[in-house]
Amino acid sequence: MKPTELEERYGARNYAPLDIVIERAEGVWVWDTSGRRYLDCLAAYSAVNQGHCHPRIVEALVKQSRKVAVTSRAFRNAELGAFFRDVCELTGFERALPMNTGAEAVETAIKLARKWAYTRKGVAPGNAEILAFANNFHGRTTTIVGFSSEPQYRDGFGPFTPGFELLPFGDASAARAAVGPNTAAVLVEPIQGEGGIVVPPDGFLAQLREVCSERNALLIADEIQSGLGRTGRMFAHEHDGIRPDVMLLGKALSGGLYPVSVVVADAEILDVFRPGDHGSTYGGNPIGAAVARAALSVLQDEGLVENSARLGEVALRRLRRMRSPLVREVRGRGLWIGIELHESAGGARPYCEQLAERGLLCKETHDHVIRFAPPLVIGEKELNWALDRIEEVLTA
Ligand code: IF1
Repeated sequence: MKPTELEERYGARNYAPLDIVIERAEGVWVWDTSGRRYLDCLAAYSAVNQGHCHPRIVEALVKQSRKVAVTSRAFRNAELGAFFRDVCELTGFERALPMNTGAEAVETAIKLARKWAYTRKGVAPGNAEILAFANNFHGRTTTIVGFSSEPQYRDGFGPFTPGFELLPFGDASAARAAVGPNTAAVLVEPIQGEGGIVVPPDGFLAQLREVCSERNALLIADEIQSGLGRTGRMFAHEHDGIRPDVMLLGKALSGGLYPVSVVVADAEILDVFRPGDHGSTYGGNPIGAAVARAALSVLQDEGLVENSARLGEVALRRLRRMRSPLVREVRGRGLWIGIELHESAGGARPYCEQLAERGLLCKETHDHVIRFAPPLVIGEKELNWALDRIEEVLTA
């Protein structure tokens, strides 16, 4: 049986992927089983900002896996301390808590915010509230989808965890009205990814920061997709010049070679966790630590943040100049761009399929938005080749 047939025969039906069977990948390119080459403009939802199979990160993975893999946190290991130091130095926070997936980092932050509210803010036990935003995406666990505004992510999965309230994204006055004595935290994506690359009004994050500081609530920035260079800054919250109380990283933290996520905050917050409060079998294992250190060093050594800023400007300018009756709006920051089509275009998926036929891999989000997010190692020549294809399809 061929790969597609095997997937259809044995796989759960929780995805409806484009029918492209990727067999090999390197840098910005992927090859399917027939040897056809595509330029990857999804970058595994920003997990491969460093490009596919970056040799330095692969080397770190192989080398460490020949020494020791998972030890559990019952004991210490020789790689974790250096990972903590590198992450804390890069992010400017005092403490790091390692997990594996983004959703686990989000769940960790929820537990952290609640325990901080009870032990530091004096919220009555069981009364902690966390504010999030409509159109959010923070992962797929039942607690997280419980505060999703996307019916499909919630339908059939209740009952949900109480203590969450949604606010309109970008509306600082609504946040000012909602943050109160029982508010443990405000959880925000600096730019909403799955929501369609929605950039909030300038100053929105700064106003959230102000409200949270005034009312003693934690500002939690979910930078799992927006972080690590994707928006042309190391972290997307830098565009508003603010510092969150807690920040979440994942995806490109390990350059696509191994699941690593992390929660960073200062000691006065993360130290509410006492030994035994929280954990994970694989969290903080030496392979993840070694791979993440290599991924972060590649990001910085190869100037990928600067490349994202420079080529993101080129792409945004060129896409905004494009004359296409299909396009309602082009938005984004750095190499993270959403091309929103008019409803009359009939959905973004057919255009993603046409782009695939021309050798460009993109993914639609929320029906009408084509997401453009190549690995940050992309060169100007490859970028222009990709933009030519998009122009061809959207102006045909
Ligand atoms: C899927 C979406 C993107 C995330 C943010 C936490 C997580 C994600 C801002 C959870 C994960 C992934 C999940 C993946 C596809 C992708 C996705 F379409 F689902 F929404 F990127 F937009 N915070 N996003 O974007 O991290 O547990 O997955 O490691 O579920 O199909 P995770």
